[in-house]
Amino acid sequence: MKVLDAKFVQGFIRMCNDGWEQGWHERNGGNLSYRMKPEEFEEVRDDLSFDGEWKEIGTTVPDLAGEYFMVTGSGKYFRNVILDPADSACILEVDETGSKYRILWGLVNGGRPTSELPSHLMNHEVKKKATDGKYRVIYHAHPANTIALTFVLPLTDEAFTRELWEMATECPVVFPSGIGVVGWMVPGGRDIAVATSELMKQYDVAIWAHHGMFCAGEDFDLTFGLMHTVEKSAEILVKVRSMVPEKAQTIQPDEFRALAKDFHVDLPEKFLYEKER
Ligand code: 2HA
Ligand code: ZN
Repeated sequence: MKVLDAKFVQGFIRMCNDGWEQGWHERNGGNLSYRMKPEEFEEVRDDLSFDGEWKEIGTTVPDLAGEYFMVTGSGKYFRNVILDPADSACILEVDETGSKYRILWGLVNGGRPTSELPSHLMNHEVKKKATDGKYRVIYHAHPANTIALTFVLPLTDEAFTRELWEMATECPVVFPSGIGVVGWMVPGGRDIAVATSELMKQYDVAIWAHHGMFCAGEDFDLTFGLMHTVEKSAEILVKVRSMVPEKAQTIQPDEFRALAKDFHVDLPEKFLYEKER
């Protein structure tokens, strides 16, 4: 099968375009990666070429040795993915040591995989292990309301999780484990990848202060939906804070506990602290 006819590729392209339409991908902002299933690799194998040069990932991901990924390209624009996927994205293979990759398809006019490849792959490695291989998608975007809150809220997991849970009843059900926060760091390298993947051991969402968000999930729908839910909640908080300095009322810790019981989710008590008023 041609790569472009494969269902996972169609899903990848649709997700890029959905993110563009949300306004989360100015210029070349954001990146997406998908860990392919063995049967998906077999499906498109004949359309791949295996003579590319092995290149350094910039970190090591031994638990991803021999895995195949579809990823967006460095400097490529999400708004162009739907028009010319073979120019904007690629399929790559991780070598047996987990330190190198080679391109098997795509980036036909040159270029490299996303500048955030170390973060994507280290997050995949953590999630593959933590979910028994179920999670396959890592998504990075620049949603404005979430970024705005990193100038206003304390940069702690507790503050972001609790504030965003409060803004929509569905939030604790959609991201019950909470949200991790990385203070400002230089993007693109191994250090920020280590910090982010450390948070991904506990959370499916990590916010990079003054930069953007990473989400992890099983498939394109769940991962896009997660980003969308967090950003919607951030938008509500921005609106509320723009209207009044303090909320007149909100969801209380015991109400979250009642929700957790009925919706069969575990909400860590560290996020259900009593607030000073
Ligand atoms: O430009 O979003 O973090 C791509 C990015 C880097
Ligand atoms: Zn970014």
